[in-house]
Amino acid sequence: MASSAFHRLVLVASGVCAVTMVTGQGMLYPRSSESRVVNTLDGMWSFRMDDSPSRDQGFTDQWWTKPLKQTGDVIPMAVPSSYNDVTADRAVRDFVGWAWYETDFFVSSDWQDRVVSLRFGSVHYYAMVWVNGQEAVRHNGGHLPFEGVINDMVNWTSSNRLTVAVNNTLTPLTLPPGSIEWQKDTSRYPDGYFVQNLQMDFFNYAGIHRHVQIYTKPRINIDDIIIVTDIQGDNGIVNYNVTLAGNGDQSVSVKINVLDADGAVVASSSRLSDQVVIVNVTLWWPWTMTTGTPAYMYTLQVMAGDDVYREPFGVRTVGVTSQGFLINSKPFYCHGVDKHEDSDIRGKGLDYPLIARDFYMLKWLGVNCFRSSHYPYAEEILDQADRQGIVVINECPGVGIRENNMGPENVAHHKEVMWEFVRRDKNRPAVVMWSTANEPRSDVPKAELYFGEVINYTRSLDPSRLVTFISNKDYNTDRAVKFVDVICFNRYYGWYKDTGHTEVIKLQLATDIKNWRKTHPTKPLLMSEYGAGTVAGLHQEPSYVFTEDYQVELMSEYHKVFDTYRAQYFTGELVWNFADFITAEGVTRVVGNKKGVLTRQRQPKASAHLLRDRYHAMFDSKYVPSNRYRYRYPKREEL
Ligand code: BDP
Repeated sequence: MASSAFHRLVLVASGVCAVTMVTGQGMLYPRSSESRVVNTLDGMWSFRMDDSPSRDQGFTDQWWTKPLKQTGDVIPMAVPSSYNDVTADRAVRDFVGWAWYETDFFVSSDWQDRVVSLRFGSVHYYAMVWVNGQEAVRHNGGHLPFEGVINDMVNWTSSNRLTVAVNNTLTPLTLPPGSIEWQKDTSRYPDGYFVQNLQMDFFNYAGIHRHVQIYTKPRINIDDIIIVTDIQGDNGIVNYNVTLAGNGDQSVSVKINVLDADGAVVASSSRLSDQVVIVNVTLWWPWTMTTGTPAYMYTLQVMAGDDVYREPFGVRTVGVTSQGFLINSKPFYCHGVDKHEDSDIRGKGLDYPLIARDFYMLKWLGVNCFRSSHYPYAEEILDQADRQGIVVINECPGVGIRENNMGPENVAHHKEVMWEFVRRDKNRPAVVMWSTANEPRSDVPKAELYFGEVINYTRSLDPSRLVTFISNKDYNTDRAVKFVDVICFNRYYGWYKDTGHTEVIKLQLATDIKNWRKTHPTKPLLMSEYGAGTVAGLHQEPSYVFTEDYQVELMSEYHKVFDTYRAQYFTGELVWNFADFITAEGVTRVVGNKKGVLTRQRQPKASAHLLRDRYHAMFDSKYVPSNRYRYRYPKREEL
């Protein structure tokens, strides 16, 4: 009984929803313009979980065909948010299976001659969407947008019912992968008992995580825009390609303008695909670089037929040498953090005050780069990275890939996800590198085939950026780093190994760096994770693991080694983590992972001051360090 129920759960999860992306379709962010209206459906929706034993009652009874409250009790649920921490009910927090959402909306009857689309910024993990009982769209994957055209389903003169079913089950075929474990021993577990096993160190928040928007565009419309920039002397070269939808063979009038930050036209064309030149260009630079104007953004204003769309972009180039990253042909040292989309109550739900606070604190820390560990972040977060000049290593949800997750179906899905990811973020100046995975089993033979394919595919999608994955394997066991542009490696010396012994960090890390270099002399190195669990407020002298003192001491030891190699081929450091975050329950996690330099409420621990002194001194020679902590950041000439 238990195993057939398992079969059904997974079938419902992966069978019904195993749909592929709609290829060739753009996914531009919904922006209002003279020709487009954008309405949000965010707010309080009705919600219920399908807690039937096999989780498929909603499908058997076709809950989408009637108002959700007629199927059973519903509760109010905030959209966007994760549903897990909104109530005080463990059954909601830890639910695995299909959760059902519903809301009502109107469309204006003026929209009948337009294309009306319903767009979801992200629903975790599988989503099925019905409008008035008719299926509008499905999506497989938890962190990227999807949309469907709903003209044929809506009532133009009365209210419309929108039903969304969300399944958070992680299987060996999802990204991130996971598995369902059934307990069959009925002397120890009730009949039908199962748990969701995770292969990642963060809570599997679920629900409608980002905006739900209805937007309109003309029948003949701008479907996609690709912008790739280059620099020639003082000029910016803008290569662009605009794809139209709905025009068939019909030719439409086209006007393209490049607008500067004040809205003045600085270049133009009347072709859908062209190269235009911005004379005396203002380049996009990360904010901490002393050269140039940080984060200068232009706009590509596209007018095609009756449609108008404005796509922001920056002019910059990305490169790599054996010594490190280049932005606009100048060396860029990445001093940053790894992050999570994580907060109390709303989970991974989009939240503007939180985004604003995070960027404020990134700048307070002197961060010039973050990694979107371990999945694509909200478009509204990346907008801030573009506009505030913080470089992003854009990571896909390939976290925790084991050998049994490296089959042909996994590769195919991984490539789909990379396609959707590149499609979404291809015009963002802040994004310099794609990370295809975090800590996979890159030491097994299968990894060579798997990552060869995924990394080369990603590079073929976007040759203008770098591609990597994050390794926690050794220089002599990793079989996939040979495909990357920058070797990114995670290490926990003095934490998971030699716990409490900060005195060995310097030697071990230096040996590690030298070994990587010896085996891969043409690839620069970036430390993509290091850190120590720290309960805010705990102090002890001499330091002890989990105290703030230990975190400061441990990080200081790493910094000494970074500074030795920084002037050479060591191109960046990311501390794990920007802030504390919640994980699955476990005896090594004290109400979540406490390796943040900030608390989950985004308040500094002692290590945040250490990092702030270090990072600010790196780009501002006039910065006066607080010197509250032992290790003084050396001046460049002392290196
Ligand atoms: C690394 C993982 C990260 C974990 C971290 C840790 O990449 O997701 O949270 O370790 O253990 O292995 O804190």
